[in-house]
Amino acid sequence: MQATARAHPNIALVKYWGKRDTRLNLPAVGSISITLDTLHTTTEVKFDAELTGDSVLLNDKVNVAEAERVIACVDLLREIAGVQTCVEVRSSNNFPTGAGLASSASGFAALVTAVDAALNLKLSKAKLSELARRGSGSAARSIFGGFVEMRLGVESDGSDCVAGPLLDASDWPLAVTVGVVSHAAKDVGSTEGMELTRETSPCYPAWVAEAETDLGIARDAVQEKNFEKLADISEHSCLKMHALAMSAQPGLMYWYGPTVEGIHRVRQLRRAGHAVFFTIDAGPQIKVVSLPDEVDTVTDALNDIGGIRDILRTGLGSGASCD
Ligand code: 2P0
Repeated sequence: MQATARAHPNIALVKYWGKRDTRLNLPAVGSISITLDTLHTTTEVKFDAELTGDSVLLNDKVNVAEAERVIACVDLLREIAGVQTCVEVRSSNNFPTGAGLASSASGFAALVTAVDAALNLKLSKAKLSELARRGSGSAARSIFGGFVEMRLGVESDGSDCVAGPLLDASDWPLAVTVGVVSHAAKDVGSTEGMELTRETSPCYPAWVAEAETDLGIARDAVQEKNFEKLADISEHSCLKMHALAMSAQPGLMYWYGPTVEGIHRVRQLRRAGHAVFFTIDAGPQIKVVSLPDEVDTVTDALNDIGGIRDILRTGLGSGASCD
């Protein structure tokens, strides 16, 4: 009753921000993402009747709040399996945790995949996506590789609010270059930030109302492999999400100076004809999506910005799987 799974973070191009149900963690809008390859979470789970309690180690440390989220997610699978056996969970990331690099996405995707194997449940990918969503909304997408769409669904129990693949990574191998502006964990986490936004932003209804239109454009862009179209809708969704977050009360500001400088540099490159666009999540890192032959140009541009601490280069990767 032991297994190890690996999952990669994903980056949303059409963003998820806001929930329609906090208990089941149902998003208010669908989203479209790309799953990365070089960055990953590895999670080892061991169910053992000899254990007298559950334990969770994240990057070799105990974190009580995170452990509660992890165990709540394991409980969903224990219930399906009809077991109460205690578990030891060890999870580690090869990239900064909680800093807007989607560590909860890869973390919960790896967790449900490892627990499914350890308990020999053999659940479908759709069911694993639903269970990962309960842990963290974006984790539903990391069950799959390449281009992924998280569907809103219509069922009140959330059973059809799951992700599914749009296009394989090998069909359109884009590159992602991340300019790491800060390694620190963010002040306001996504869950809290989304709820604050829903409760206080006058822009929230417009955000929800436009989501399906944005998703339709991005879905077409992916299916047509139309880089310009994907670039336009992705930058629009990113800026709209941050404008929305800034319009909460108090306003949420995830960007630092180098983040803004990064936006300007990427726009200059785009205007000069390079196939690049930016996206930014709930943190200061600037993520540049490009065609693979643009990576050196993007790296040089990011290296030119004072305050970029690190540059991570990755391509598109696969969904969560067991070792
Ligand atoms: C996304 N983000 O679509 C958006 C864009 C951050 C900015 O999904 O509350 O950690 O656990 O469901 O999954 C981050 O949110 O939030 C996120 P919960 P999660 O990638």
